[in-house]
Amino acid sequence: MVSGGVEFEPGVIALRDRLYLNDGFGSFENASLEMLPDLRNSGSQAAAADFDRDGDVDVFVGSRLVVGSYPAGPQSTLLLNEGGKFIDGTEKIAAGLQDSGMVTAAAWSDANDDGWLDLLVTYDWGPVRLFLNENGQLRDVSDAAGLAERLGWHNSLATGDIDHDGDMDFVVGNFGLNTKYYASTEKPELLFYGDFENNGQMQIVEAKYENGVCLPRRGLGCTSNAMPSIREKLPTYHEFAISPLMDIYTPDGLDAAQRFEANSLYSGVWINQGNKDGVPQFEFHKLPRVVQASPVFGVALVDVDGDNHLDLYMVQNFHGPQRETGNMDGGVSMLLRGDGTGNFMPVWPDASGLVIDGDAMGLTVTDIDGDRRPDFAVTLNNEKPAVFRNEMNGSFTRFRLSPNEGNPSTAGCQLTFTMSDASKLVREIPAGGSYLSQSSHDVFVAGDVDSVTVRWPDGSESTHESLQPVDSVVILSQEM
Ligand SMILES: [Ca+2]
Ligand SMILES: [Ca+2]
Ligand SMILES: [Ca+2]
Ligand SMILES: [Ca+2]
Repeated sequence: MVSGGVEFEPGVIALRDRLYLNDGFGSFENASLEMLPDLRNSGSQAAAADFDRDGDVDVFVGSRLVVGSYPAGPQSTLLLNEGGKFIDGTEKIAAGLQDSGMVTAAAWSDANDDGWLDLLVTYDWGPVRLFLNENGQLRDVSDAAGLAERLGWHNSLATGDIDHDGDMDFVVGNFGLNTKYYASTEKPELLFYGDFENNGQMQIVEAKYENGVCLPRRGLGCTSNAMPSIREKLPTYHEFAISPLMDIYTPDGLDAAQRFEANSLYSGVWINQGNKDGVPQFEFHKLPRVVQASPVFGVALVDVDGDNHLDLYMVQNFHGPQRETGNMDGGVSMLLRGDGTGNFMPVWPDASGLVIDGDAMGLTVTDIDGDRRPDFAVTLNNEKPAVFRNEMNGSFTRFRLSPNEGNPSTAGCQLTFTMSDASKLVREIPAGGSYLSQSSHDVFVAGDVDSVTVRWPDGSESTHESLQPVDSVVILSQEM
């Protein structure tokens, strides 16, 4: 469990990551001191899986920001499990991961289908990055995978085989188009972080492009509050607003500053086009316009209506921008029905029953009422959580893998279902994703299943037939 936020001074004990061990009866004991290094980053996601296939669970811990030095410097960590004690293996195992940016979400998923779980990470002011798992070493292949150039204010992701071709695709939540910000490759949104007044104080400057000129994004009022010398140079709002950034700040100051860029604010789907030289190739598809009406936070890819095509549910809104900007609350959350080819059709909230007009953040999938249909639980800022029972007609079997001594975690395991009509369906057990929340390890499949082949964390496979549900769930175990 990680903690974070902008209310804390860096390094305070309240930010320390915690590990709670379950005694098998639902009671948790805090084992942080013995088992975890003392990490006090402002965290966003802990994604656990046995990525190195040595029979124990490892954890990627994403770091969101450092209070007082946003947007610079968050340090993410890859924790390796060594005999029940976690050690920081980031530098040894995953070059570039530690300093890779402001992590908002992460998920383990076998993107190139070689049996080794890869790591997908989303960033604020950054791309989605893919770290390919090469026999337990993680290599940043974002560029080769086609992901590196689309820079957004990504909040979240969810993985799954959207187009039924057997490989893992994913969806990302971004800020959308219904704000005062509009980013493109030609006119990116920019953020500079540096010491612009040469007084040892680091400042943030937001910038935008108009007619090829880089202009300040925020007004004179708030900018001169932060940097009083600006008002001496440019006394009126008009003068400030039409001044190129290079005239307001010294070119030296801008050059020395750290530069952040966003060139796409679309929430969308990345479809896996198969491997080239072992690296999966991803292609971006924007989600329909109605989704772009508000920032997307929690996301889930799950079949809700029982046609075995993954559907998409996204929760929305953002009540936390700067005061001068106002709430971004044009959304009520959105369910989209997948057609199994990569297209998603919006289902209007009056038809889906899914209406959340607050500041929705976390979203998880689980079968809350034991009827085998996937339900949703949503967390909101300053409000009670919302829970939605699925009352659609879909008839599902709920599958769960049984951990055993050899495989204490089933996160990221792949299940290939052979249906009674001989068609195939590939599902992964979720291992991270969404936003500040995580789904259960259940897999929901509709219709008659002939057999299912499980790929376990150690890479071995087992095939199961004559499946019998017990108390609404089919539990599959690895034969040891
Ligand atoms: Ca391990
Ligand atoms: Ca892989
Ligand atoms: Ca696919
Ligand atoms: Ca569906």
